[in-house]
Amino acid sequence: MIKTEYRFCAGPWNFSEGRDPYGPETRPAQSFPWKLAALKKLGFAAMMFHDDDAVPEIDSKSHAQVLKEAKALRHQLDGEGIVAEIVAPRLWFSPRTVDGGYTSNRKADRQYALDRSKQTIDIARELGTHLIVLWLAREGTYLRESKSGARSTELLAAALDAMLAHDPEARLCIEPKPNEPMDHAYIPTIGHALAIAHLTRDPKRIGCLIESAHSILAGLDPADEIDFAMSFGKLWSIHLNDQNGLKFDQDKPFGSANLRVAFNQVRALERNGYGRSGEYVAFDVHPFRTTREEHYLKHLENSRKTFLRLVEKARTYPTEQADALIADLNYQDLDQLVLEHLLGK
Ligand code: XUL
Ligand code: MN
Repeated sequence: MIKTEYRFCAGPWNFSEGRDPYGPETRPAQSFPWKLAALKKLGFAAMMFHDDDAVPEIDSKSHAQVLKEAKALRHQLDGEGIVAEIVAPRLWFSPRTVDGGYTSNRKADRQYALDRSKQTIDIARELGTHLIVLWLAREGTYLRESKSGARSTELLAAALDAMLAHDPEARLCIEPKPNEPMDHAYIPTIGHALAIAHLTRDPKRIGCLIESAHSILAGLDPADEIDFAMSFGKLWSIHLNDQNGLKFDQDKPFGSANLRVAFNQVRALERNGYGRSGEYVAFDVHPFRTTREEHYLKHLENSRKTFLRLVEKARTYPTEQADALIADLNYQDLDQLVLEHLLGK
């Protein structure tokens, strides 16, 4: 069996400062060069970006200025030997996206979302990637009667089509999440993401990004989402993290809440050959609020450590014993075999 050498990625937002809806920052902000150097120190190969991570205060800048700054960022990344994996339009922050971007009930706001998305594709090109991530944060409803699901599906497909037409090399990765900030999101699962691709001009250029916590929030097992997406050759990026039940999106270190669920995600990645076409393993994790400045990198370091330990567990899994138990439908002993394997000697 081919052993994939995994390559890792994180975003500047993963060095967050501890703010939550109930309290302010608990750690000082770090500069972008500090974050870049931190990734390098950790041995990560790539960085993921929102459009305004790449070009801060993006809305106050001309298109030419935005592209100039993106080019400068590319030089900075090249200087550190770090690659840009993806760029995602941040369509949930602006006063112009209070009701969503592509599905907003305001026409001018829908146009803003489209223009910003096309610009994101141009930024990605400058950074040397064609991969665009769409976390459709506010494409949903606060109130069921405020939008029509049929019309919203049409609007989302039209927005995807406009992005595909903008750059024939762009590939769009939909990152589903079922709720938060919305009550209900229109693209809550990988099934929805892959289905909507077929309403567009070029379904081949639409894939997906699975985030463990988002699948769990949808009441699904992320390992099944991985197997499903990879059966279609559609898993182009991943955000590994963890989530303790149906709460706010927790972005805990990988394996932190449920080691067995994490193990099964790693097994699914291994059996489908994730990473062999150049895909990165990204950790969309945040430090705990109590984390002090000197431990700023621990959540990333630990997520990678757990991931690699689980890769070893997947590669040393007692397959023959497991297969015999499966053939006998002896799931009682299969369950214990998995637990013993994870617990070790
Ligand atoms: C939000 C989330 C985002 C996306 C990128 O829950 O996961 O950070 O990964 O926009
Ligand atoms: Mn994510």
